[in-house]
Amino acid sequence: MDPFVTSPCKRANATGESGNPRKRIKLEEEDEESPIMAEFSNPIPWQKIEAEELDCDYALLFSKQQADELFKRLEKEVEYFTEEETRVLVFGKLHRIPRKQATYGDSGLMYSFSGVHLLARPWTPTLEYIRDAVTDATGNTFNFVLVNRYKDGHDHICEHRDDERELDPTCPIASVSLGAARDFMLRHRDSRGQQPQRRIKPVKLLLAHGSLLLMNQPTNTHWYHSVPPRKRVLTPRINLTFRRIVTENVLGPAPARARS
Ligand SMILES: O=C(O)CCC(=O)C(=O)O
Repeated sequence: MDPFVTSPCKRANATGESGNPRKRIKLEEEDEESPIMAEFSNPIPWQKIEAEELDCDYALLFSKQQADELFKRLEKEVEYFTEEETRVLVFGKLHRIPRKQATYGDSGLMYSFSGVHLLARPWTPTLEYIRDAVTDATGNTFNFVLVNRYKDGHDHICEHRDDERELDPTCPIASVSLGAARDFMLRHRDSRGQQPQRRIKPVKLLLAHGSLLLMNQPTNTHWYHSVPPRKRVLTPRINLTFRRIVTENVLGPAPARARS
């Protein structure tokens, strides 16, 4: 694999000390000649996003140049499931999902939701590269990634929580976005529906090209998230959610959850 310079972003550590966003981390394969070596162009430090029972961190992990290159490579490498393979079961009926999906990870790992069981393909070099950059920036390790590809603003993901029982609750879900910037909506579970029990303001984020969003506990217990349709978005976006799946077989069958 050709060289990259990984993100300089380091998350605030336990002492509250934030890493230097301009620090460049040298990879073994780093090649001084490569255009990808350009200085990290627009670094931003970690931003904390907090609300009642919501705890997220957001940063630009990759420069535009790096993100462009990663997007191009993923377009070549990622093998998506067919429409039939990713149909979800909602109220007893199968529905096609309005985007493409793929799963990669450590050998034998499976992710199940809404009646779909997705077996991980072996890591590709680019996914491994991005996973390691996320680990480097956050200190968390991941054994699985769900890839969602939105061809344009018509593709979307409906409100859901990533609260499947096989996810390690001590590990945040790390969401890397590449391509078109898309709105990301978070809504508290008590504020949903026509007659919500409570009025908690929804949180709206714009997930930029090259960004990393960390959803820390207990966010996914209390908040639903979605990427709503946006007709003005004409170009594709790839989102990678890195997760840690519990590997010991101590869990009962995971309850089916609706997601389309
Ligand atoms: O595309 C995104 O930003 C969100 C993806 C998502 O919600 C998920 O993978 O659970």
